[in-house]
Amino acid sequence: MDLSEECDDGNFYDGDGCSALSCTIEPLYACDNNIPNLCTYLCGDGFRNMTAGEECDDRNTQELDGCSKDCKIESGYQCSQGPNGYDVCSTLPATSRPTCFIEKHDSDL
Ligand SMILES: [Ca+2]
Ligand SMILES: [Ca+2]
Repeated sequence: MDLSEECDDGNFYDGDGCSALSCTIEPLYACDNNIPNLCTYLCGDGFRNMTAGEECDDRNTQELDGCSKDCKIESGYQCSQGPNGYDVCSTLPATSRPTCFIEKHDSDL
């Protein structure tokens, strides 16, 4: 591991927390300081790590429950921290969903 590398997990695979080409920590991962680094997937641990790019964390990696497997809030849902610490997602009321009209209007400005 040289100084230009954020991480070095000793292999050349993407998608395991440390990207192969650039040796940078991939989104939603955190790597420890061992050599080689051990990188762990943060999404699904129930803690919303916003610096790792998580918009939500509902303590699972299931799709279509409001918080996707890569910890992004799914369309039509809202998520907030529930009583047990992890995010709980619910469908948005129909009236508060963004509309095509609003999106178009914003981009026209
Ligand atoms: Ca997390
Ligand atoms: Ca989920």
